[in-house]
Amino acid sequence: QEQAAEYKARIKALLQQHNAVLVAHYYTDPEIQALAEATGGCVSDSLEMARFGKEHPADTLIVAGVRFMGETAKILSPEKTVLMPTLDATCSLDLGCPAKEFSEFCDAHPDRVVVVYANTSAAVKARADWVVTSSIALDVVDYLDSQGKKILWGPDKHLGAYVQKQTGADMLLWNGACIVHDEFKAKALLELKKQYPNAAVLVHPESPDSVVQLADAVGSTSQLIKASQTLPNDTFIVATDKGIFYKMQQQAPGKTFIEAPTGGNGATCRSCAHCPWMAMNGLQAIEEALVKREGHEIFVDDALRRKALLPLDRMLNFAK
Ligand code: CIZ
Ligand code: SF4
Repeated sequence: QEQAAEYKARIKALLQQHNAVLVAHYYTDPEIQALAEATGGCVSDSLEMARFGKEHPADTLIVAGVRFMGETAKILSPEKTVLMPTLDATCSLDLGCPAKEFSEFCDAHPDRVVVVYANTSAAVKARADWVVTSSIALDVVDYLDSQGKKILWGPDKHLGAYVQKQTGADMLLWNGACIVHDEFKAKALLELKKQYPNAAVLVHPESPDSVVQLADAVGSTSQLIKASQTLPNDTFIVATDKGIFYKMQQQAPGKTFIEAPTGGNGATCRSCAHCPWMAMNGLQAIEEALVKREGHEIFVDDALRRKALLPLDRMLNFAK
């Protein structure tokens, strides 16, 4: 506790000294989110992180999240220094969608508009026509469908299937998944619902369809936080990374939040619903990034950056 307070004080001073701002994702640990708030930074989903980083006047952005979030910040703000607590924080969606293979998949289907989730490398974004986050995926695909477009979607198969079902668009899906959300189990969730008959179930659409079908609200992290405030229930079963409980508790104090089960056969796994890569963003790593810089800085090749900027800008302009 005392040690944590010392880290926080040193990080605050370093942020000021370097004219830096801390941008943290909802899935990072509670103390990291609290630190971002206490130092004038931001806590949000990947879309808002990108926007905040771009618009903030700081010289240096320190991005507590996973690698694609740092890359996106650099693509949008090439003039800024972008640091990450660790460059090893990746994402199973990014790992499961190598640029070369994905590009070949696109080449094989030239009649389709390529829409990729933000959870991808700069190289995959550079091959795409559109980038989307889960908060605007439905709107963008609806729009493209209304224009008569056929879509090639990557990398998350569950989110893709959900968007396909909701919009009725013609979508060809890449076969990727999030290792956190893919683990939520419908059968165990049904059992838990019986124990808490008044609870509302909140589900992120990176979860399997069987789990989405049990939801009272389906949506991105920001949309689920909003649902936890606006729905009349006082108890919520939440199928997304438990880092989100920090914001839910803050925004809806007095309400009870329960992790959706990740184990099979009715067993629950109380520590599973947390992304191992998000968890790498600790206080020590943040301090090290600000002190050393080397080994923590994000670089994106300039030609690649320009290509990846087009579909990212398309998303930001669409979301306005
Ligand atoms: O699962 C993730 O990494 C999410 C939900 C990212 C985001 O869009 O905020
Ligand atoms: Fe990737 Fe899933 Fe972690 Fe999000 S929670 S960064 S989608 S592995």
